[in-house]
Amino acid sequence: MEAPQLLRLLLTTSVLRLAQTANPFVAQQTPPDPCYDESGAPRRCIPEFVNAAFGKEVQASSTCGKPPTRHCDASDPRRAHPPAYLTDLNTAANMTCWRSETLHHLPHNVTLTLSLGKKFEVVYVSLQFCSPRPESTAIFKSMDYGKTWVPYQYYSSQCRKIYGKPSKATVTKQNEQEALCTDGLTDLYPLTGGLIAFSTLDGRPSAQDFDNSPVLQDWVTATDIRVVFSRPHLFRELGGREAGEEDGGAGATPYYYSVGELQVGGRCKCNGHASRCVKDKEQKLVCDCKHNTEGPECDRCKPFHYDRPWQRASAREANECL
Ligand SMILES: [Ca+2]
Repeated sequence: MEAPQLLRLLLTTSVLRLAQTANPFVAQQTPPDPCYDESGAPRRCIPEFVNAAFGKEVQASSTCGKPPTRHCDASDPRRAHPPAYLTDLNTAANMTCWRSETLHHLPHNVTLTLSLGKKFEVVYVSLQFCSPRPESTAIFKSMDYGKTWVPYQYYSSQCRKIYGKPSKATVTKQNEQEALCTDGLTDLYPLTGGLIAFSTLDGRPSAQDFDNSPVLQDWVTATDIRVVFSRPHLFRELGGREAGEEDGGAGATPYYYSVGELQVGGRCKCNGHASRCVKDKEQKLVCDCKHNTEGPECDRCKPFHYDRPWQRASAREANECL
């Protein structure tokens, strides 16, 4: 083959390749945008339901293994129980567990703090324990990246004494943003695998009409979640084995907390104006805003789209910016 012919052949092949990559049918295969209907009209769209805690870093006020003990050694991967085990992938065969230091004196709060990185709408917070469940636990949330905290829910067999709350209270339309205390989910048994699960909207009257309840929209919004273990069950409650310690030795029984999984079920908060959240240039999670909105939560109108005030999208009305 002569050189010009070869050149022509090479050129033809590369042009063909180019044509293939620019194939218009490939472009048409991208899925339709959930924020617009078939006719192109805007409609409410929401990110998928996720475990927002998964893979995120948790700050624990106490973790075992430094210095090493018989059961825990932070420097030995086979015997370490780091906070990363709270949000890792568990398998049925192998539940990985975070574990606090062994604590000797009461009271000794142990705190877990999880930053979600942006605003989420939280549906539930759950903890699966590897140790017995605590006797008293409080769950808090922050809406301002940890500057201020509000209580979400209390669990205690002595609500009044530990948290100053009645153990039986109902939520009415007047106090839908109030944290309750329950003596449920505080049993010592099961000794391992016990669960604490808090549903943010459970029993709150306006949950049926969430679209029209700014109070509950606010209630479910969180940037950070904090769990405080306030009191353990003492081992003497396991059958009085150490009853001799009742007098004067209160709190002398060593104890620890251990949790296999902390979950925060919910959706990235985008006010109905985005169907997904993405990482921006600084690796921060932000809404992929549509409907002429912008901001981390699509919480304002884009410039030149101020013809009516910004509004959250509802099931009936997309409330796009014009
Ligand atoms: Ca785990």
